[in-house]
Amino acid sequence: MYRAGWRGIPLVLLRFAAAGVLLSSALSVWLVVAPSGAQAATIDIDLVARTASGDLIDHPYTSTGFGTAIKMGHGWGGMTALLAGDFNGDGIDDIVACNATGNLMLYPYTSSGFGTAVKIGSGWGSMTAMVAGDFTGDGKVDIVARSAAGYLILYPHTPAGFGTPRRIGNGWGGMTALIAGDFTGDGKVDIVARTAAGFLMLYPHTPAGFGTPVKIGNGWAPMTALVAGDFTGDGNADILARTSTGDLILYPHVPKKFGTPRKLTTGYGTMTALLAGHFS
Ligand SMILES: [Ca+2]
Ligand SMILES: [Ca+2]
Ligand SMILES: [Ca+2]
Repeated sequence: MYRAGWRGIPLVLLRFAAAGVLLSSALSVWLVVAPSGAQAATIDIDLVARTASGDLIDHPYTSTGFGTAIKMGHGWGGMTALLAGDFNGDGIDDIVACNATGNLMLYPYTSSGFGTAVKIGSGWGSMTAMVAGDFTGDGKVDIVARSAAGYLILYPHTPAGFGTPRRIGNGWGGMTALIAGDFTGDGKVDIVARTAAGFLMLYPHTPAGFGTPVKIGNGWAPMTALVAGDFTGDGNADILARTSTGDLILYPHVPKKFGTPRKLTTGYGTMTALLAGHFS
């Protein structure tokens, strides 16, 4: 089973305008936490896309490519942010969404669909980006949010909601995308940020916060979305990027380098959000 031995939980966060339109290709922030830790036995990940009409569509992905798309829900167009991860610990990813009034809502997901939404926070409307992942190492999904002032703030997950938030970084306001996952192979969730110049910078996770950032790519500015997830089944986070023409390009990643990119599919240009996780 893919979950066995996974220390991280696949998470995604996407940031888009309240109207459901990307802020812009340059400013849109797409955040993802990918699986981390032990080797995955098989390729088993879902790409969830929000359509222009607010539907959530699940596209299961396996070694043979994308399977039959499944409609997960509708009415998601007004959400200003979406995160995927197993927030309730039942082994299936859920979605946390920030609604138009800034409330953070947990939508538990099961094989029979979404359960009743639970409000888990308020006042999140001013956040300019969010990523989810186990940043504290306790096996529970936490959220890291970027404030309007460019601070990164960690909201540790507790059974009752979130514990006391703490600042883990500053000066992140200029980043045009954030994704999270284990990009170093140590089983800890790292953050990859895209600078305004189109560089990808890896911020390795350390107990105290982040270590010295390392440039792992350039020329990424034209991409209109970045999603992290283990699309190759080796346990390492890969990056899925959407081009300006709506193609999805997989950049297989192993610690410290990318393999040869390959086009997975086309026609995603109109989607207003993309998430990776385990929903099927
Ligand atoms: Ca769950
Ligand atoms: Ca945690
Ligand atoms: Ca790491």
